[in-house]
Amino acid sequence: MDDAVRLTLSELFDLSFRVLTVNGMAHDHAQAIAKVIVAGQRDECQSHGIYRLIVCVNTLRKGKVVRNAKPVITDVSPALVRVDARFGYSQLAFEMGSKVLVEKARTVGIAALAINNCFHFSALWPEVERLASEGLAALAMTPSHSWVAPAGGTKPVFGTNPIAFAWPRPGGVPFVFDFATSAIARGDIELHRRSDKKIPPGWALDAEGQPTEDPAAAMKGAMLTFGGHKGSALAAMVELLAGPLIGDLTSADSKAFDEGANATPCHGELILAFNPALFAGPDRAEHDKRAEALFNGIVSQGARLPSQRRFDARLRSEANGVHVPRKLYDDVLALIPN
Ligand code: NDP
Ligand code: PYC
Repeated sequence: MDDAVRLTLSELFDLSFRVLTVNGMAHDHAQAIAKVIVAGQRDECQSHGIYRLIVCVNTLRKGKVVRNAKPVITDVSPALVRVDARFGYSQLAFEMGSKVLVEKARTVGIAALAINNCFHFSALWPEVERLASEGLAALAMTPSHSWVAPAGGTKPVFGTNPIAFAWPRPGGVPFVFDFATSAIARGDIELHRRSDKKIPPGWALDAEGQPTEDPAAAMKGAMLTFGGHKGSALAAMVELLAGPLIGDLTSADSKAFDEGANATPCHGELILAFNPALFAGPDRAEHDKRAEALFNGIVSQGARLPSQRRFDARLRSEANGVHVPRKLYDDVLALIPN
């Protein structure tokens, strides 16, 4: 890659940890955050890799996030665990709550983890993959800031509201998808703006409600949902299930809470885990074969499974390290005060 800096995964972890801690993040949070930043860059998810350090440090410097928050776990019922992140970043809350979630899903068959009051910037696939590594199927969703217009409208109401799903597969990587219910993650529009590139048609409207290919105008206007009214309905579902249902904010509330700081959104997250051993019963192996036949029906005709690009990128990065565009690398280094 032209004018890129190559870093090993451990160099990237050390850099991320340092940038966060010199800006005041407590060590346990910095570790948990650095891990997901490395995972994002490693899997070549540019919108949720090293670039996110810039947003995290802005959030710290604006005094928005509680840098040393101690998440509090409440065992609400046999199938529900809640973690109050106490206005810290979400990663530590997930690390703590997911252990309880796994135990509950194993015994009850289905269980939910509600994370409340968390600053949330990360991709959701590391979380559903983690649950799949425990043999569970998983579904996760979270709102963000209201940046996205409903289908047929021109003014932001929804967040970019990702939905992620993982299905454990015998002897291999899980089936995983993870996407925003907007046409694209907002991080990608920001990366287009940073590199002075136009965005494709269909991603956004400008502040006058007209289609735009200018990323800066898009960020002042409204993003569009994927799949028109279908993405719009799914975005509304995420608002409801990961907002009012779990006693937390919508994306519009999160934007208001931000008070123009441009910080990481602050709201809740809902994660569901399903135990196939209990759902499928004694014929589990037969049903697993049915699932494998489904995947085979996709790949045998030359289509690819979601996340296959990511898993391929992971192997490359583990062997060769990651490449970070020079300007982004310099901007990240500049976050370390002299
Ligand atoms: P994309 O539109 O790039 O799509 C993501 C998903 O679609 C991935 O699972 C991807 O797999 C899969 N995919 C892409 N192309 C194909 C294809 N040709 N065939 C099969 N599958 C395909 O992602 P988004 O911009 O919507 O989201 C990017 C990330 O942003 C997500 O990880 C999401 O969690 C995160 N995000 C986080 C938010 C937050 O508030 N925390 C808000 C919004 C987004 P692959 O990766 O292998 O290409
Ligand atoms: O890229 O849309 C996004 C996003 C919002 C919060 C974290 N990522």
